Amino acid sequence: MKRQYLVPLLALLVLVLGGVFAAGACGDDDGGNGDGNGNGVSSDLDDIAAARGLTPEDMKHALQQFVPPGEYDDYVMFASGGHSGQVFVIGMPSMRILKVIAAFTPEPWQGYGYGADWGDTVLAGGNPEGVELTWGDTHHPALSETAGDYDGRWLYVNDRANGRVAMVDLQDMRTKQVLAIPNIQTSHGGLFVTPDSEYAMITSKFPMPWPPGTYAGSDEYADVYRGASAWLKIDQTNGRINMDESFQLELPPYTQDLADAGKLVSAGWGFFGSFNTELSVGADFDEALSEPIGDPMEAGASRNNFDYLHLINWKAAEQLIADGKYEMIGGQRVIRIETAVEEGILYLIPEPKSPHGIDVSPTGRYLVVSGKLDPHVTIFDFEKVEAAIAAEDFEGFDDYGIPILNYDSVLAAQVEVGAGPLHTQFDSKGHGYTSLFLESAVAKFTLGDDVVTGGEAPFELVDKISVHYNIGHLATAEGDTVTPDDNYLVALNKWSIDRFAPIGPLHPQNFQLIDLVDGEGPMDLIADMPIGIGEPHYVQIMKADKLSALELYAAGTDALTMDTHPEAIDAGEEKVERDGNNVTVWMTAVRSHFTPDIVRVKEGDNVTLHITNIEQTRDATHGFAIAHYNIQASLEPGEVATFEFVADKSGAYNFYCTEFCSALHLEMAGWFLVEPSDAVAALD
Ligand code: CUK
Ligand code: CUA
Repeated sequence: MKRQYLVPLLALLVLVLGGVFAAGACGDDDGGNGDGNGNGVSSDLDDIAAARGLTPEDMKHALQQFVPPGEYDDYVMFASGGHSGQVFVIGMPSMRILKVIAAFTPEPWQGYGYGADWGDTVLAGGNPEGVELTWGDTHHPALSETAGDYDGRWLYVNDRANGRVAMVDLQDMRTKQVLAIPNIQTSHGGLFVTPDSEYAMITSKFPMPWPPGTYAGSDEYADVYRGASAWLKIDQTNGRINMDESFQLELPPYTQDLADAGKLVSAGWGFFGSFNTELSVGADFDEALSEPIGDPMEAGASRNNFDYLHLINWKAAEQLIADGKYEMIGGQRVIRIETAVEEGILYLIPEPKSPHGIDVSPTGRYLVVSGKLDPHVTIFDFEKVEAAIAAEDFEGFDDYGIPILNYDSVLAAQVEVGAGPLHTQFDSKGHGYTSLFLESAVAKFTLGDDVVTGGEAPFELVDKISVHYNIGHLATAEGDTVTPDDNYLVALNKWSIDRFAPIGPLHPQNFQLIDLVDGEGPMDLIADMPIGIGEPHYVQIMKADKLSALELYAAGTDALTMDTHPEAIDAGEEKVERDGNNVTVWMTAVRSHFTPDIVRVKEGDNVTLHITNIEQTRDATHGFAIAHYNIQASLEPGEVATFEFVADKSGAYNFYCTEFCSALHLEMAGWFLVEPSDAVAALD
């Protein structure tokens, strides 16, 4: 039976591979059957399939995912790394990991956080006063946009564990800025970037006592705890966040959740969901009775049938800031709730039931929210929202005085999609795709008939596919732009249970690549990709040809500023200067030596090393590490790095190049000689 299906498929493979052979890509074929005889290839493939027990379906999927050696992927995916604190760069459809970008966590391969000035400076920027954080929990990466399309310039990502943001320069895929955002202790909503990259927005997750830095017990939760929505101004010249031009809005102490930016018809607005409008703080523990008193958090926070979608008019907020209608709180310009209400820039919409995702459709018209405990997606119509605001069509006000838009007036539709809906993505044909956590599936439904093509009825479930297992986010290619593609969807599954060889109790998360068949056919699961390096939450997927990454740095570059490093030197300019117990060394690195090879200092000296990698050849990276000094840099071609440290351990320490750069790489080493201080004393 199988054979019947196999034959036409193999004919197709022969055609495809025949083309490859004809193009001369197989000149050295030594397989014994590549003699131009198509039948030989056919029987080869047939044999391979039989030997490996592959079905025609398997073979089709393998071909769909296959990117030949030396060829590039069509897309690059930027995945948050969860509690690894990093960002993963993955080629799609091959699902090959191209890089882990160090963001919140020190990373030795990139020499990030091991003594070199770039990483140490960047990481230090993310330390709130008096705290040294050495990890983060990256959740939501957001690519910079121009006119609502990813533009390949920068990437931003939030740290769920702390109120922090990292900014990555896509020229060299290195993190250039980590910032602790005042008034936000933990962050979740967002991170999103507005359609012309004016702002990166994050909201707090759990509220904190205000003013920041004060203590308040849980009995003061409703009165004293507050959340914040931070609008972080992006410098258009270099992607950096400028805190002086940023602003915030004070929020009620709900637990603000996922967020998305308005676009096209809803441009100028931002949206984020919330849960725990009950203001539950969890159960206290009675120490005498050894038992909890009251509802645990998850029960207390799930009593209400509706929580609130928040709507913020950030364009109008900008004007309020310009008009001085703010207070300085935690060093930031903050619009208080009262002002936001008075000025009509903050509204709520009831959303059912323990909501999580909010996703704005490509035209900006539909706001799709999902309640984890409700089997529907609930779709609001932004045109109706505008009308309701204009007509002051409110069903009431929350306890903080914020108007609540009339639910029925702004509702477009509800679509029953299945159990545990979380997040939604879109294609260009009027479809939404929603992840179903409890059901381990992706549901596909139609939006309104203004955007549905292909004659489908509006607001209907049209397809569903199982994934493995417990999907969180999902992403379509170019999925958060105004022009999403219709070919691929990636399911970001939390569990993988039985999919991979057993490696112990901690299983990898699992990405699954799904073919959307031009947004028309039934969805088809192509491939699995285990992620054994942290738990990604969200990804954005960009066309690879939008990248314009550097091949190497211009000679003497400071990776932080991208300008010439003030201490850059050429070959022949190496020198050592001593001033009291300050020793400064200007060193070069080139295949296959450091100059100088020997650095002599005395115990207790303040040492400054400036190392220039004078290579101008692609991929000619040298590392620099000193034994026992916890120093490690990645000196990429053209790059200069500076180390400043105290030679506090006497001894003869080897330093060496950590990248296998040449035939004499192992010889690319030297000595860091730290004379003991008693020897110094004896000499004096
Ligand atoms: S959250 Cu992780 S599955 Cu942080 Cu975007 Cu929904
Ligand atoms: Cu330079 Cu190895």
